[in-house]
Amino acid sequence: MDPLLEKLGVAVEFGKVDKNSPYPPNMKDQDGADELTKEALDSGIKPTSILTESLVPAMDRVGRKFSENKIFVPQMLMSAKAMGAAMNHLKPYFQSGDVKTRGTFIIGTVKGDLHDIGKNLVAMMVEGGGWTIIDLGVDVNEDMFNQTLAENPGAFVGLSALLTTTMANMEVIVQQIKEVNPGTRVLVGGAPLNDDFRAKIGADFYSPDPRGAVEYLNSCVS
Ligand code: B12
Repeated sequence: MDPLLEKLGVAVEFGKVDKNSPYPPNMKDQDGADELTKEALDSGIKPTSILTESLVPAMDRVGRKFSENKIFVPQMLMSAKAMGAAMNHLKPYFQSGDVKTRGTFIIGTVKGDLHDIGKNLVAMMVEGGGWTIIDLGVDVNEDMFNQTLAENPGAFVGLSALLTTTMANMEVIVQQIKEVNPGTRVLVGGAPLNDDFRAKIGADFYSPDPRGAVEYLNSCVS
């Protein structure tokens, strides 16, 4: 792997946001995710390579260490911050694209769930695919989705959940959306989900990654 991508992965794994960040103390004065991402882009490395070869595997390592009780919530939060600093540089590449005319995509992380890194990535990529995005943020309940749908008839909806506990909330939200706004297509995603779960809760599409979502959405309107 490119040594720069390796270094960036380490910065995200250990929560080094930028050069000025005092955390972690043993990486004092070293470049963080902010500088390293910029450097990687300047050196011609593709944004998708930065994401899939460096950032996403780093977050996977963070999750593994958390499961094994080797790190705790504050460390996980610093890693998320570092990932956010990296994503700020990638955003313009993923968001650029055609004029936004294909349709409207309402996205949110379901109620009870505060994880937004994956949801933000999906929003960026779908926007880059030519869609108007309404990002409702995290901890979003069925009423917020339905109200936004009422204001944007015909919009598609994306739900994200990262916790096994909030997957249950996803089921309620899908049911309510289908009841109040029949015909709405609902896409679901998040690390603990799979297509069996999607079928069980009556959602229309599941994808483990943003690309699948973009392809599905585009296929619905072409
Ligand atoms: C970072 C992180 C946090 C950060 C979140 C910061 C933020 N701004 O998002 C903080 C520290 C806040 C956090 C808190 C908690 N977390 Co946490 N967290 C993680 C971690 C390490 C990474 C998640 C992540 O960002 N991954 C990277 C992104 C890019 O991947 P992704 O989200 O899966 O998204 C991709 C796909 O799933 C898909 N996708 C996602 N959404 C959607 C939607 C649609 C429509 C589509 C099509 C696709 C799609 O596309 C994305 C890009 O490829 C995971 C471990 C892991 N490996 O998942 C644990 C993890 C999810 N957390 C966990 C836990 C337990 C918690 C806490 C309960 C901890 C605690 N004791 O407080 C709290 C819960 C807070 C809450 N109410 O939500 C557990 C969940 C276990 C479970 N089975 O339920 C995990 C799995 C860690 C572990 N191994 O135990 N966490």
